[in-house]
Amino acid sequence: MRDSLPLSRRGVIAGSAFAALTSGLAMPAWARGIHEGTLARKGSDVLSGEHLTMTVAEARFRTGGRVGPAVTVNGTVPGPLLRLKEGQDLTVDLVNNSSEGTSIHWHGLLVPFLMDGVPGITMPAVLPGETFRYRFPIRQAGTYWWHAHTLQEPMGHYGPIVIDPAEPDPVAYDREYVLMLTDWSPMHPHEIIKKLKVADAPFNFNKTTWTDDYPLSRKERLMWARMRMMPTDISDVTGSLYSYLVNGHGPDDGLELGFATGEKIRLRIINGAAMTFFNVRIPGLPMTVIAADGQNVHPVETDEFQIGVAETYDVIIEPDGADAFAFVAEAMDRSGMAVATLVSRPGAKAEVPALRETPLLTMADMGMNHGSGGSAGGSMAGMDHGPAPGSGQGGAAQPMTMSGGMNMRDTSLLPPNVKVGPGLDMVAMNPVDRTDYPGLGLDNVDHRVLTYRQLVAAKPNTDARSPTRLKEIHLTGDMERYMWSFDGKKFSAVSDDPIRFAYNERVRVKLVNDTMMAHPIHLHGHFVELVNGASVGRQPLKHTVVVQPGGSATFDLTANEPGDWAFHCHLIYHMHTGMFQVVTVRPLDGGEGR
Ligand SMILES: [Cu+2]
Repeated sequence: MRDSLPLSRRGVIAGSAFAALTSGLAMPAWARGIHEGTLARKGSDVLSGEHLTMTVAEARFRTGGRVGPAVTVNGTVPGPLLRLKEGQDLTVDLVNNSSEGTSIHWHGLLVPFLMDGVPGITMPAVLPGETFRYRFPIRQAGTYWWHAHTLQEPMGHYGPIVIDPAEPDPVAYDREYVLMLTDWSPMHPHEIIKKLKVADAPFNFNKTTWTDDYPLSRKERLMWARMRMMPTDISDVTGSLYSYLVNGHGPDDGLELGFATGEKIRLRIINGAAMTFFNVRIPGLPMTVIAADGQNVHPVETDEFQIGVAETYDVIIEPDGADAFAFVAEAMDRSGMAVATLVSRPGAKAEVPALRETPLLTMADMGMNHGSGGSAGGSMAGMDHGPAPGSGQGGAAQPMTMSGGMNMRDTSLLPPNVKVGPGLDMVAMNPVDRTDYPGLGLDNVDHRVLTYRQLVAAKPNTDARSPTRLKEIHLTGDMERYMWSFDGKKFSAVSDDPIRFAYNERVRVKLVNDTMMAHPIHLHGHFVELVNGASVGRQPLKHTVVVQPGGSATFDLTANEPGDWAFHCHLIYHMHTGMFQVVTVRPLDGGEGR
């Protein structure tokens, strides 16, 4: 192994919380692993230095009128903000005072794979009462985050990471804020999964009915009904269950962020949600995007952007001309929002815009995009919909064929390695590159919106070689059965054949989305270069790539981090129900060849 750090497990009992636990002395309530009663504190404390202790415990969380079970790290939701320095070494003792196995994954960090924190792939889960010691060098700078790679994540087991660069920061600013956006539900994740599996869109209360006032013609309604789908079926879990949080604070908490007029402020925005994409805007203020997924990009001024689950964006703002501005993170399906207020004096109020109308899925989201990518969605009114053969019973397993030669499940379009069976309810007919699409509902707003096409790496990339092979991977699913997969194969740790890359191989990976949902695809341990029209040396580096519905996205990868790496959809219930695979980079010693 190139970075050979000892994998210490048990026996390493240096953490102060563990010492307190064994001695039975007074200790904070959160360290005692109490399941009920202890209310999680909102917001992160800051941890810095070379040796940190992070203690996982169970608690309750309350926001708005909702209260329910939560998981805290060091007593808070989100857990601590790790403020680190590029070039330092880091040791973290993870103490598990909760009643379930746990882990920490360092999202976006380049670490030796045994330090990557994925139970079942790179380490066993850290059991209740155990301590696990992570040790690795910090090889990069930027905005990242950490989270459990278990179902504790959506309950609050996450927090931000900010790494200050070794060299002077190329971006000047007077003040900064870390804004971690999350979705919290009073319902336990196990319960949510059960409901998703047995009911059809249980959390969509925007279901279309014949009497609603969505702008759909009778023909369009018939077509959606025949496909047993809804054009409002945007998010699996919505504001009917979720409270949307900024740094643990719900919209009613009145979170204030101070500014002085004339200041340049850096916002480090992290989407740490389980299932929610957010539309981020500050009405009245432009934002200049300076980093994506922790990596600097050429500055792009915009008015709004959609941030996929697990992505980060850093922006610069210069508040001026008012006492207060609303920072708005609206859930993509418009079922709720997270809000904070930028204030020049305590208590200053900014008008919070109303939730906009729920956007509707279009033909482009079904992969029927005959033009360029982007906003070529349009209406279905012009199509001739005859009786559909699949409209009897069986639904999802039947081909969803419409007259006029439109087949929603034409499996002849798939490469042979994609498994055809239940679990695959749609095949994108014409999956064009959609990196010019700003995200659902943002293609027809009357201000500027960021797209992937605008991202250009600030620094030239190090590997200018052309890829020597193309690997195509299909994102597949069955909405109704709630099965998600790569290439039609649901992940199972026992039988699966990993995706294999040779050490230092330069490969181009094309992700084709055969579903009607956007999937944020995350590769551990590496940055990928998004193929977005930028010159090869300037393709933006990403750790998470959103693949728009019915479309494709492509990245170039230099597989130069040996090990076994998780590769998955970052919507937690998609990952949990099968959209997951292992990427293995061999040989482990980093020698050339296979
Ligand atoms: Cu997904």
